Amino acid sequence: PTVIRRQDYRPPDWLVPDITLDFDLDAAATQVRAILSVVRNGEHDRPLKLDGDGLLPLEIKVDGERVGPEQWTVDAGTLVIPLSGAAHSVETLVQIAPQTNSKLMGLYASGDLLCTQCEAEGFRRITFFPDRPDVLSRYSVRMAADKARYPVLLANGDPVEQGDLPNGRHWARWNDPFPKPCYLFALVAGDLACNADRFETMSGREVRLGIWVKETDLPRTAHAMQALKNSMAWDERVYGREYDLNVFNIVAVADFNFGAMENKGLNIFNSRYILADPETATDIDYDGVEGVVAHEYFHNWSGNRVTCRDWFQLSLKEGFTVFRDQNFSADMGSHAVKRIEDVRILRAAQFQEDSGPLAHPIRPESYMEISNFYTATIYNKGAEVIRMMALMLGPERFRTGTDLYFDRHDGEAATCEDFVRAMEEGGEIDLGQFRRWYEQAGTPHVRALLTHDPVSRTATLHLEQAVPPTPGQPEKQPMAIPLRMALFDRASGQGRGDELLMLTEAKQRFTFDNLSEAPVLSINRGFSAPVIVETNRSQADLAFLSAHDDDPFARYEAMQQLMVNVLVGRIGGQVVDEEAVIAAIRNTATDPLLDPAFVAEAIRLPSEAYLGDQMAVVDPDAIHAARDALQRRIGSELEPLWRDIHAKTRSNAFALSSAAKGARKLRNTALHYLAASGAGDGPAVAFGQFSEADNMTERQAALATLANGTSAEREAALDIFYNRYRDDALTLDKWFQTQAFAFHPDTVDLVEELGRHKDFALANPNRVRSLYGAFAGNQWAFHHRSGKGYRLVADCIIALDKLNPQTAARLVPPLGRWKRFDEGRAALMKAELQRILAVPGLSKDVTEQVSKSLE
Ligand code: DPP
Ligand code: ZN
Repeated sequence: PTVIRRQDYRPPDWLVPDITLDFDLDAAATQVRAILSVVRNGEHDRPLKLDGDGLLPLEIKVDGERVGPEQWTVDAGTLVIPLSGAAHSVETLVQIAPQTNSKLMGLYASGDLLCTQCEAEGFRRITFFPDRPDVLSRYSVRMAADKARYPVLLANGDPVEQGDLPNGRHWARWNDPFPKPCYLFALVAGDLACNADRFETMSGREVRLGIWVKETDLPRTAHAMQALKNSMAWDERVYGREYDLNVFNIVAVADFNFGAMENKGLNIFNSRYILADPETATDIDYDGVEGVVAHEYFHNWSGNRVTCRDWFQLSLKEGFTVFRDQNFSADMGSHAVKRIEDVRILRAAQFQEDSGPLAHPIRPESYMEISNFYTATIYNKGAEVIRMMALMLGPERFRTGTDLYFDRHDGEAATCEDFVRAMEEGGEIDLGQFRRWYEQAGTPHVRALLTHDPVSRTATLHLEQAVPPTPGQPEKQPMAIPLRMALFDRASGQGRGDELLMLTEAKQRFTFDNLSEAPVLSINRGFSAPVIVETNRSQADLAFLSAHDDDPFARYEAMQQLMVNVLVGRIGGQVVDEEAVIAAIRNTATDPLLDPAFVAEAIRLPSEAYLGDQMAVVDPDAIHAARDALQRRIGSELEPLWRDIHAKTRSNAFALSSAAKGARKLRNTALHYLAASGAGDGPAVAFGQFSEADNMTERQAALATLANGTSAEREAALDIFYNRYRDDALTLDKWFQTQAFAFHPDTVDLVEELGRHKDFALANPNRVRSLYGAFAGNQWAFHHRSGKGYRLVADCIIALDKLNPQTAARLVPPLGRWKRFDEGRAALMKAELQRILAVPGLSKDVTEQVSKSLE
């Protein structure tokens, strides 16, 4: 496959200010007529080139006249029409088959619905068009369809006209006045019910809101609607951004490659990020709905009004929009807990990516298949980079910068550089060196050593940074790293202020005076920079911070580091003082001033994958054994505490308040430790919670706890769960996922069986992710030394690639991490990658991921 390079960017040869689309919709055969007004862009004599993927022109007209096949060519899918003159009207007619579109890109069928997904390059599967984000057009869309099957016809923008046709058909026209790139095009046709509401914008305009779902799902849309209204108000208040059309529609579909899509005025969602009720959704699901609804809504400005010039700039919209949705969710709930959750996700997904064969900068230099770059790096590290700028500028100057960015680039296709320049000018700051965050891949390592001199009464912080080599980038330059820090007095437990240090050199030192005693270092508070910090802090210092640090993230981090040290010790066969961990957990769990949701985060052990990241060679069995043993010890030594918390956090009626969510989170953690303790009644207590719960958060946690063991209650609970939810796809996903995630000795075999279950469906991305995606994230089970786990995932990739390459390619990275494992496992993983690569007709998507993983 060809490699596309950022440096090769050239402005488009032809612009398309207007497009009229006419869809004659039918699941088996849809006809698409497109009329493009094309305008030559600059002085050149190059022909008009329109991207197409799997399209055959049935008819072509130029300026209203039919042109014969001698006047155009189709070259590797691209329609090439030589044109003289500066402006023309070009009309094409094609026929497509949504029903057989298993890639879920372009126009496809999801159940009885017809819907679209165009980002990144799906529009070329619908009609011939310059499919690149810097070609912006005004769209007028007419759809005609069978009225009984497709009573609802939606597209971008505002509805303008509709009517009936002979033979039980009807039609509707929608116009979108805002020029947009074709990746934001959308239409939906189907039998949908609407949760209708309204929002008054800050200038007093009324917007009609609609969330469109299957009739039976209507009662599960209230949370999404509230999230939408909260997002609209938040963007006005925090960024001064108002919604701009008269309607805003959201549609939920069951078969979707992504989480959701921000099409102008017509967001299309994976139903898992819309539907929620206490019976089927966990608190994490509720938060996911709120966060993704906000994310897609915020794209209306950061993505749609200001879009990307080319796909190398993807983080311009995604990093910024993730940053915006993270802050929104923090404002809706707890800042402290949200930050901890976001960092946990960053470390689990992005740090692993950044240290492996697929590492890339947030603004990549090249790609084969852009779908492979919707990554944790572009999204989550991208958000961290924006967060650092916001920190360095402070809230007011950051807002000046974003105002400048939106005003200056409204209606344009912009670049990351445009954003940084707006920050520099609006924020009056030099971001010269900071730009390296856009250029260099890899997670910076920072060593922070604190020394104390009682004679001069000074403490000195010695900082060193290094960015590890990544593919194509053997040498790295020092980064500009903003580190929030504080020093604590051991005797009083008091900190002396928060300071922002800028680490810009490979080595740098900072001196602090007036310190007669050696202070305790709190560093990277709030996780101010996405780096790995190594310090020389003792277990005693970490225990001190876990009790006294007034920055919640730093306090959590001290606790985690305390546990990591013990676990890494155990894994290496050394005994590190475990009493400190037990005491810190006890103190944290019994501190009445702490938020229960924070407590639940702080006392949970680091994941097996995170422990693997701390080791030179990952040993999944040793990690599992060590973590399991520590968990058992924490469980049994604090058993009365777990029983007490579990009883006290029981509620009589479901509520979605922060307090109720926090109580559930802590209750589930207590149950988990109680079960880990080995207490004889552990399974019975878990089964009791499973049976009595009036909400999915407690029910699923109890099921997960049981799934880790081998009790009789395990099978009973799994059966009950299956029978209760077999007809609800989203909830049945949890049944698959819980088993694939379980720390059960036979997980590998169970997953193999589940892959043959009658309810497993390769064509549904949610189902695939809930089984194979979850399994590949279960380090102990996936890395079973037999290599069986690798084979299962490779088999899935090979089978899925024929249907849906994009989703198949997302399963490759776990296999690609072979260099991190022992020789035996590495050889088995490599062999599976080679087996995949040898499959004839492999997609570009999987080919890119696998071949890079083998390098
Ligand atoms: N642009 C989408 C999102 O991240 C992904 N297709 O919102
Ligand atoms: Zn996005």
